[in-house]
Amino acid sequence: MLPTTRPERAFGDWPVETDPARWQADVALIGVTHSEPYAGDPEPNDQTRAPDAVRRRSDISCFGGLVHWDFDLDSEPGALLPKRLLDCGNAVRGEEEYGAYFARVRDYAAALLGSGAQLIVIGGDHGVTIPVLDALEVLDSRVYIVHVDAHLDWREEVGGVRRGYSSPLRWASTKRCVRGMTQIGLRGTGSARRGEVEAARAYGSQLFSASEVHAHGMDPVIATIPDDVPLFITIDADGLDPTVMPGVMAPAPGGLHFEQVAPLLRTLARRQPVVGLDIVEIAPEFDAANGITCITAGRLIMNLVGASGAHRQATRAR
Ligand SMILES: [Mn+2]
Repeated sequence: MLPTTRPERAFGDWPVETDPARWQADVALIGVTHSEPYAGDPEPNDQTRAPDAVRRRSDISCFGGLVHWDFDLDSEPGALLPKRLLDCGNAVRGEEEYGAYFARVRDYAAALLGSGAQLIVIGGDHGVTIPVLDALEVLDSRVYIVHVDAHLDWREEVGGVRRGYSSPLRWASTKRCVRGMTQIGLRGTGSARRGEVEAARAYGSQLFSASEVHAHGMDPVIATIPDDVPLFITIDADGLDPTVMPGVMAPAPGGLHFEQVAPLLRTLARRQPVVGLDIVEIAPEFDAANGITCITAGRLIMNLVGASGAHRQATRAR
């Protein structure tokens, strides 16, 4: 496999390794910068810059490295996390066609997931979830999908493009390895029309509007997520409220708060294996000057990997 591109700086102070032949990790983070654009979209889009932007602000989201107390985790991250953390650089599209690029991203993801690493992907737009789903299918990993987003993302195609950012959950629904999905934070309008909403419901997707979460909390959401199957979690930054993550292309009022999403991640990760997490659709151009969207993304990653570390330790102690 081709090497990835070296990031400006590592996430946290994790070791960087861009040669896939040397990837051995318990937790592996990779930036996936591109996906297939729609007609009229800029190429590259602003989201291609997000992996390095999130890493840059890990000076704050991971302040103190693995040794300072993390009050979200009620521990030092180093006491929870497994030993081998790896920043695998960025999968950047070069001259290749999108099909070849997606195949390369699928192969990176399959290599990491197949070795048993927990995979953390920073997009890119929401199309980057598609090759990761392909990797899960290659590995025949049974997963349940937890999706945080303002939008349904169930389009079969947009202008003939099937692998774009409006389609990842539709794509997931076609995978044998996907046992089901819960979609959280829906609100406003987006790419979905009546047909897509009906298709998602017919498939059995558990849909929760942001408004329902604000009214009833996360417990009804968690109740729909089976605890006997590993999870893959995909977070579109616009699922959170734009006051929390302003750096997005399609901000929608009424979104989820950090204090709803971070506890959700911790609860799920302490309860069952989470094979991977992606955080997509961060647009650094629209972020606040202090990079709060990128800092929030880094905090969500640390909440997930820390809680997964606690679950791993508890499972081993049993
Ligand atoms: Mn999305």
